Amino acid sequence: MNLFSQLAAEPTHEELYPGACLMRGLALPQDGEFFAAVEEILGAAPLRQATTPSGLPMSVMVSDCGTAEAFRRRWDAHDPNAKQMWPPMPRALVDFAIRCAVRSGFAQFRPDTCHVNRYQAGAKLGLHQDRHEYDLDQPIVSISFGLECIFLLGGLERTDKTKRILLEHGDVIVWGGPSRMRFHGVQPLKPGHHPLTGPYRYNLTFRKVA
Ligand code: MD6
Ligand code: FE
Repeated sequence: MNLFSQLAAEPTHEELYPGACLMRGLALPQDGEFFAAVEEILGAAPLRQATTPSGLPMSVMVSDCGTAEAFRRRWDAHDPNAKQMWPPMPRALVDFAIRCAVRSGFAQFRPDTCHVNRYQAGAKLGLHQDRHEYDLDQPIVSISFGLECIFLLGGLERTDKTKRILLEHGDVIVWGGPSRMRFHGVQPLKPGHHPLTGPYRYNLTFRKVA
């Protein structure tokens, strides 16, 4: 059995820190179905260039889906550029994200949004905290497709030491509880080609925003 079929048969369950759980290969058995759902999201809400909170362009392309409440909370209702509503979250993906949370000890997870990041060679994400959600008792479920990356997971201060974690196609990270506010980021992506996603890495983060 090669590593791929081993993971598909038996995903891992690794505690990175209390409240932060890596499940390698958990999405592999349904990767085709799930990636088709990602393309459905992008068909309805085309990728746009991400910007920093101060308006500077970032190297990742992003899209979103989820509830109207979350949309209104995320975007200023008076912003003329934010008129278009998000498409709904694909059912297969939400159900999977909830199962991922349950496996990680967060049985109460009720996501209302899914944020999509698309990385190409060289794209990266600087160290940050996810702090814009209303209820920080809810965890975040993160699912990776396509090219691998090195994910950095640090502490509660930006300058804390980080763990370097290889995230590959089909890997899932769930974090919450005492790990909810850990700084994290993604190192510049190495070029490559993936049979399902081509020259890209996609990351989905499911959250409860509203
Ligand atoms: C990424 N992810 O993996 C970026 N945030 O592309 C995140 O920023 C992230 O993966 C919170 C929890 C899990 C994540
Ligand atoms: Fe994040």
